[in-house]
Amino acid sequence: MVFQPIHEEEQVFVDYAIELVKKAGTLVRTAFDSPESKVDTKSSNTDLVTETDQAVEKLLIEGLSERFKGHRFIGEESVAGGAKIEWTDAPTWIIDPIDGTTNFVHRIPMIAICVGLAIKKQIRAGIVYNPITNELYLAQLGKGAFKNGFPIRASKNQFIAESVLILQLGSIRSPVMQKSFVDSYKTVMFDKQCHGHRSFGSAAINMVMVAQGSCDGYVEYGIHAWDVAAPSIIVTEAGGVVTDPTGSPFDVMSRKVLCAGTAELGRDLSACLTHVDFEPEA
Ligand code: LIP
Repeated sequence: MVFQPIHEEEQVFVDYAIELVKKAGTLVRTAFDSPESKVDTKSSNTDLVTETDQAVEKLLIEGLSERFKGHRFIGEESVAGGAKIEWTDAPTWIIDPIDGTTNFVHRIPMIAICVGLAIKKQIRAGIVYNPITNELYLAQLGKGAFKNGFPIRASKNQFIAESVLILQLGSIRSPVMQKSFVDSYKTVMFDKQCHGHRSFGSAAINMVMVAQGSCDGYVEYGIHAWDVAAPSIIVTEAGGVVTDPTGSPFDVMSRKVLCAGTAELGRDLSACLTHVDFEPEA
């Protein structure tokens, strides 16, 4: 596919967002290096937020809205603070200031600032930046996927038995989530004997691991649009597939995701899952 902007300023939007994300990265890095963060909980005891999450989201939203009038925002901490999710055709920035807040709080260096750009409800660009490892992933529709400027490719592996798979159990710990996770874990680890299982604690990090071919597939239920909007285009531009865990087309608002290096592996992984239904967020 060739890059065809659907807004005359699309490239300007993306270039400016990268600048802001790097600025936000300095803030996160400084906070990460300090001994501890002030932590609050949101929807449950397992859903954490820090003042750094809030400061980064403020920096990104203020910066983008000052420069680009009429743009809309779906930001994790704004929504937690009561903002409504409005999913329209307007240029919309989907922001997770720190994906992997629990990792951040525990000073595990697997975290990412995520900024996705949707126009006419199509994800046009994704930026995922880990300021601790200094890895910046970028993709735009039709332009390919890059890490620190170098192209990345998803793996070509079709078989679970040759895969490293990521199954992430997130902050939702209901019995149905527990069952789906344990069932799929047993199937891929013990029945199908995959090479290994990983869980990096951040949907975005999980997905860029698939995009760069380090891991072969990933599935998670209960995630939000801000966790997956930016990395989803990085996976597809790297040649991988992103679907609903049932195998139907991916919907960024559906609160679930499956991605894989190949469609064949994605299908096999999907067949191992006990599917969980979620109310879409918009
Ligand atoms: C996190 C996700 C992760 C999930 C956690 C949480 P946050 O996002 O990226 O995959 O397992 O429950 O939702 O809250 O750190 O931005």
